[in-house]
Amino acid sequence: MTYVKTIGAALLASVAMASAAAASCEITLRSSDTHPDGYPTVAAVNAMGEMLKERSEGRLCIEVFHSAQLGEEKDTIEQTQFGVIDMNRVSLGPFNNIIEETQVPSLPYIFRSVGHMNKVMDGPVGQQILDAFSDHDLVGLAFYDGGSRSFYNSEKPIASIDDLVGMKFRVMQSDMFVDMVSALGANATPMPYGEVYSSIQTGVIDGAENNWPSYDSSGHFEVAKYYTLDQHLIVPEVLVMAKSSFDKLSAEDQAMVRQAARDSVPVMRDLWIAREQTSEDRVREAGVQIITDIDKTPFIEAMVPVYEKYVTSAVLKEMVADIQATK
Ligand code: GTR
Repeated sequence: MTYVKTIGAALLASVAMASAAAASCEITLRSSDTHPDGYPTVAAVNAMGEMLKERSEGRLCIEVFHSAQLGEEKDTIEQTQFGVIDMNRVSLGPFNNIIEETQVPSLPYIFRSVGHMNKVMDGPVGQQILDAFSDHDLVGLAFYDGGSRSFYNSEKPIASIDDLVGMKFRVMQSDMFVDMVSALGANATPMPYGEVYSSIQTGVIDGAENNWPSYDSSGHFEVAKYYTLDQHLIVPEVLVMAKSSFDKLSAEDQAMVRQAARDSVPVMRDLWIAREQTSEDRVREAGVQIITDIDKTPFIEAMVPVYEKYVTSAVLKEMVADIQATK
């Protein structure tokens, strides 16, 4: 009895402490993520929240709504622009149709490696893109890693560009990605991430494209067992804040939010590298057929019309030239 009472009292005390802690947050920023709890992007924003809480002595907190609880990326972007959602961690892909600067790091084969992407996004081109969000009711806080994206499908091993002809792939909701897939001789269907699994399963599409961690955590590998490492995209991910939510903060708190976001980047990168490996191991163990021996040259050459169509303004041309010149 005494034991039960003690446990009960301890439980009550911890609940009271937890709600006191929550109550002491003057501001709780609601942040959206399509990925499940524990995914590197979710963990990084949680880490940012812990930093913020500690540095503000418990005044500023972040609550991450993972697993698309607040909606699919395209919709949550609009909600963030309206200030209904305070923060959002998304791929740059769904921003392509809204903010033209985001098209540049989303161009196929623009980066030679993830290291090249990080160097560019940590430098002036990255800053230019973060600044571009401010004309769209958003504040660009930081970039996260998204590895490289490759095609997977349920039908057959793709060993060359010719194998793609006539196949149907889901892409993120970006016109540029539709053109990218068309330029490869295949057909693209833009659709929300959450619909991809059942669409492959029911044969609405043959496959999709993504990085190791997403291929794994979404379970797409269960229904699309052929993964070809053509690595056509290295699209950075971005953490943005609603301008209206940001404007409500004092200048000091704004600086604290920006700094905590920046400080969450190395946390994210470490988690990402580890997760890429565990995801690769997991899908390999599940018996997925991985095609690594693929000549990327025809893929790269096929992208010329995509660059011609999207890199039109002087600003974008200069950004592309800067990226290509970054060693
Ligand atoms: C993931 C990315 C998500 C989402 C998803 C998709 O790699 O982290 O933000 O964009 O891909 O394909 O929709």
